[in-house]
Amino acid sequence: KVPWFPRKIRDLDKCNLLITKYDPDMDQDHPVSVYLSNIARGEPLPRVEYTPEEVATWREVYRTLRTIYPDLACRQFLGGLQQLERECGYGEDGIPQLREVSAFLREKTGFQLRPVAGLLSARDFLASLAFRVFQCTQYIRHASAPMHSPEPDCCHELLGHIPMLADKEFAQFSQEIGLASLGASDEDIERLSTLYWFTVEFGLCKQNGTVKAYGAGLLSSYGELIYALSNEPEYKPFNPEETAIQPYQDQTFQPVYFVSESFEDAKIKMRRYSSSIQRPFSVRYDPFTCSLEVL
Ligand code: H2B
Ligand code: FE
Repeated sequence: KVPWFPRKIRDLDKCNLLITKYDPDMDQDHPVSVYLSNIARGEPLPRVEYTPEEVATWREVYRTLRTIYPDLACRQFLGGLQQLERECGYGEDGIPQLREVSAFLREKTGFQLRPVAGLLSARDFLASLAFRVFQCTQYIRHASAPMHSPEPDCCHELLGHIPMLADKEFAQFSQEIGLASLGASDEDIERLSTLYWFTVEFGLCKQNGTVKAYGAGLLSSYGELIYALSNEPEYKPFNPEETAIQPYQDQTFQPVYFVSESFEDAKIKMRRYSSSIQRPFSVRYDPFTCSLEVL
């Protein structure tokens, strides 16, 4: 009765259900360069030769967003981005390679990247977080719309998610959402997905009396980042019971954002929420073997 879930990192090979809003193979105009590899077996992440046009798209996105980060992004994000700029070749001039970024993250928080061809099912995506694996797209959005992408692309991953995953507290928060999702019912996956949406993707937090962004969907969207921190949208305090059932938007800006006191506070609240999810077993992650103990 319990849905199947991965128990060891190698089982993530089976967590590959793609939700195709849009099939890259069907759109010959879309320059997709994705090569799946198997990091569980220790194969290196593929290196991608991006075209000059793709690099130009990256440059525009990077330049535009970089100017507004100092005012609008949370301190953990800014710290992570600075380290990536110093140690990992982040900058306007080239698209960072997942191989280098994954090695960087492993040193900081034990997170590693796995290349993926597009949007995954929430269940498969969340399950990988339990193993500190972040499934990451490697292709870049179409050059005709540099400020917009209908699906996650490497601008979203590299600029939105990666700097945050270099923060220890945030990395743990992400893994714990993943652990809570293993073997959960479809309804619980839906609620965890909504929580993921309003925290990891669109979360805001208080810092020194002002509100800053930490959500990757915001930090990779110039328009929504400015909007979210203007006085237009509604703010609510992050509270998992309420946040988990808030309807969300994936076509336009969010009408409401949830503000956390800190990652520490968000983590404690999330833990309390997760322990209320009914499962006939409990899981513990063993970092030495990268596998789960199911009790
Ligand atoms: N798949 C991929 N490739 N990247 C994501 O950021 C992502 C996903 N997010 N699948 C998930 C769904 C998220 O929207 C939640 C868990 O539903
Ligand atoms: Fe994302």
